[in-house]
Parts: sequence; structure tokens; C-alpha cells
Amino acid sequence: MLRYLTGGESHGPCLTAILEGIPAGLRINKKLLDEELRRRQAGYGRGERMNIEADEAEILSGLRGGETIGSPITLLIRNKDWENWKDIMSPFSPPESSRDKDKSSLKTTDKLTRPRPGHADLAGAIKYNHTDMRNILERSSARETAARVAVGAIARVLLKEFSIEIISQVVEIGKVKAHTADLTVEKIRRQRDKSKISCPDRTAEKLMIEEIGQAAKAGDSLGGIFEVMVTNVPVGLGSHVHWDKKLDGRLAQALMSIQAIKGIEIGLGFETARRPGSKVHDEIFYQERQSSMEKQGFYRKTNNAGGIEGGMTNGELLLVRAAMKPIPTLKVPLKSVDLITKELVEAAVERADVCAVPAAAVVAEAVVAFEIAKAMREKFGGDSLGEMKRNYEAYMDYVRSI
Ligand code: EPS
Repeated sequence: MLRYLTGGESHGPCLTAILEGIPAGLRINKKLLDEELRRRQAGYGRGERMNIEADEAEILSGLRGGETIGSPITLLIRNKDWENWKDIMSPFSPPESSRDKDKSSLKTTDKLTRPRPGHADLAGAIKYNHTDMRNILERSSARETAARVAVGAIARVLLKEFSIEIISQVVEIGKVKAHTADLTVEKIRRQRDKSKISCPDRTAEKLMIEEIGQAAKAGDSLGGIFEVMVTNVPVGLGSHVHWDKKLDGRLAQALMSIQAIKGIEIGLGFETARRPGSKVHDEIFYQERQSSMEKQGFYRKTNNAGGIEGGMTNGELLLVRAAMKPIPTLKVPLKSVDLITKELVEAAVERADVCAVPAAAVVAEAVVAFEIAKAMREKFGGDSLGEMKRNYEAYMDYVRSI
């Protein structure tokens, strides 16, 4: 089974992850990992924190001579900002300077007690019985996603061995919509890579940047929508037999777990509910293969299902879309109530991004890569990459023989 956990606070010393279940014999290139971390940090609309950090993944276990050895892979990303937070975030007693003499706890003035509407602050403080909401926001911060991107980068390297690629694009920011439906996946990738906000539609990109600029000026924040596509997925990943084996359910859970995500669609998504069945379901065709390597066989002319039917991949392009809410930290704060005094106050203002939709799209690629890699490990098993590939080839020979 492929699994991982992450640890770390936004302003703590580092983020960590332990990834288990990657087969032995997979070559990992550090540059690839760091490139994914760099992509997550980029994007117009990010705050000053990204000028401090230059994320880089250190690998502490599971790798020898550039190859996985089958043991858990431990990843570490240092927070450069830790230098500025050592006192406040000290794991043991805070230094004298920041302590209330009588109570040997943080001074009341150092405590965060004005919850931001839309953030984990209030519910977390009540649930965990904290009087300082920093104990919640440090972990609920999207900084944690750097660790998930490092994990996803390794999952991607595994998927590449099976020619499976993952790409994303930003399709909406605020009220601006991009038009990319007629672009091929390759064109989306090329145009997106040149964009400051991962949007392949130049006209929309310009308007989106303007909209982010206006939100920044107004002390506001913006959300948006992005798509993730997975190419060359074999038919039959996931299963219809149980709720927790359905791949669409697993992808939705993984994507919803990304900070600030409020909605998921697969393929046509919510639009399927507005159309009759005849305008939704993808008709099935068959073309004889000329050679055993050729792709055809059963195929579709449309892909409204987004590559998943009955909780299983059907061999078409996998397509998921996610909606991100605007970031809850507003420079012009909303009304709130102080956790301790119960007075009507303005919500706390922390340093934050104005729009992090392009970054969230990179995180989404990572969590989707992990879920697909997990489904591939379940289906093809093997303790070494060679064994996994033999199992995969045997299955693909069978698929191609139908
Ligand atoms: C975040 C607040 C900001 C963001 C952060 C997410 O951090 P800070 O409070 O240090 O300015 O920059 O995102 C990251 C640090 C990151 O790496 O993505 C929040 O409150 O969620």
C-alpha cells in the first residue's frame, strides 16, 4: 500500500513527510523534486513569504545512490522563515522576553484571539481548547502543501515509468473565465508554462492578473477554478465493488483535503445534472488494432465522464476540476468576535497571499499523482519496479488482446 503522512508547522523549523510503498529500483532525480516545489511557490498573487522561502527537498531515508531501496522515504523541507519565529514557535518554553512573568505563558498581546472568518481559527481553538489560535493556524496553513508536493513529485516519477503524465491549468479566477476547451493537452502544457498564473488563454490571463491586482489594492482576496488532467491511464484503476475503492471518491477526498478547496467536479461534473442522459454519456466505439501496441480497441468520441465510470478508469483522459475559495486573511478585515473578551472586533490580519489558485493547481497535480500511483500500486503490486512493470505489461497484453 502506498501511504504518507506530513508533519510541520508553517513557521516551525521544517516540513516533513514519510512516504511508504514506492517499489525498489526507481531512480529519483533531486532536480525534479525541487522543480515541482519551485512551481508551487510561483504564481502572480503570492504574498511576501514566498520571497523568503526557496523550497528544496532533502531526502533522509529510502534512497541510496539515487535509487529507491523499498524502505520508507523521509523528506524534509526547511522553513527559511523559522529564523524569524524561533522565539514564538519554540517547541519548549518560550524565552523570558516573550513570557508573562506570573503565568510563564505567552503574553496576552502575543496571542492570536481574533478568528478570521473562513479560516480554521475558531473551530480549531474551541475543539482543541486553545486560547492562542496560532496553535491552529500554524498547521492549517497551506504551507503544509509543500510537503505534499514533494511526495507527489516522487509519485510522478513512478507514473512516468508507465508513461502517465499529469498536468493542470487555471481556468477561472474571480469572475474571469478562460477558454481552453479546444486546446490539446500538449498545447495547454506549453502555453500554461509561459503563463504567470498557469492559464493557457492569453486574453483571460491578462484579465485575471488585473483582477488579482485590483483585489490586492482593495485589501481583498480571490479564489478560482483549476483542472487536472491525467494522460495514458490504463483502464481498470479503482473498483466499483466498495465505496472506498472507487477512484472518483478517492480523488475527490484527496482534492478536497487541499486547503481552501470547496468543490470538485469529474468530467462534466455538475453540468451532467442539467442534461438528459443522451447528452451526457459517452457512446462506445471499437476499432480493430493494426498492431498489438496500437491504442485503439474500445474508445469514445466524447469524454463527459472525465475518464471514470463506476469508480474505475475507462482508459480515456482523466479530468477533474476543483474550486478554491478566496483566502480568508483579508487586509481589510471582516467582523469577528474576540475568543477571550467576546467583544466585536476586526479579524486578525496576518501576512498572506491575495490569490493562490495557481499554487493550488500544482498541489492538486501532486495529490492526484499520489492517488493514481496508489491505485497503480494496488493493481500491479511488486516489490521492485521491474516486478511491477512485468505485472503491468502482462495486464496490458491482455487488454490489447480484447
Ligand atoms: C498562509 C499564509 C501565508 C502564505 C502561506 C499560507 O504564510 P505566512 O503567514 O508565513 O505569510 O504564504 O503559504 C505558504 C507559506 C506556502 O508555502 O504556501 C495561510 O495562512 O494559509
